[in-house]
Amino acid sequence: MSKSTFFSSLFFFLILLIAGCTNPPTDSGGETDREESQEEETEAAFSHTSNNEVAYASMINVHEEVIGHVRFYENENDVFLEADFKEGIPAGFHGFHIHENGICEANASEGPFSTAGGHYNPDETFHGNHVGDMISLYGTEEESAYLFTKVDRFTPDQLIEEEVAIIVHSDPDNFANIPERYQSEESDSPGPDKDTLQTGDAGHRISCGVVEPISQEQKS
Ligand SMILES: [Cu+2]
Repeated sequence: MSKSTFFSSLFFFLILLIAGCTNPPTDSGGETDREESQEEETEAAFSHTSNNEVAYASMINVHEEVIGHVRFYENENDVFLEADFKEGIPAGFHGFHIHENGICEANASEGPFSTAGGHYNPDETFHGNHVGDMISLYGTEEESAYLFTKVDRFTPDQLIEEEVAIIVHSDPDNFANIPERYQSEESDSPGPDKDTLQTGDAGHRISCGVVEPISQEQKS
């Protein structure tokens, strides 16, 4: 081997060596690791949807047709609520609460689902702070609604024990957020009046469902 051939071979060898060191370790292996850890994260985030369903409510409309479900999931630290309506929720926001009686009578004399009573309110406080007050339900243009949210004012066991119902209202909930610059005709002082402090002015009741425990058969 001539000197120049030797040096050019050495040079070529060094280039290969440097390329080997600077390339990320086996491209495909790195991708797989990343995909696997992403999968694990996704599984962890949604594990409550497959494993820990503890309570549910079948939601009926005023014609007593089932239009959706509300499900409660629990893990060591958190409680989650999932509401899934395939139909029957008009476009826009709707008051969405837990009411004190687990009785959903569509033909009740005082109006559909009036049998469910007032908001679930064991602390006897005002609307916005009721234990049964929840994030609003949003109806899409096609009148479906989907909601997944974390809750911490109640536990599913508590709801089962208290025999309560979930109600969807016709109108948006104002959470009694009425600034002092408004004066109600029904009240002597500015801000929210008695009705608003009890209901959030969310209108009549369009859907109702009793909270029930998930049985072992339903789990498996
Ligand atoms: Cu309500």
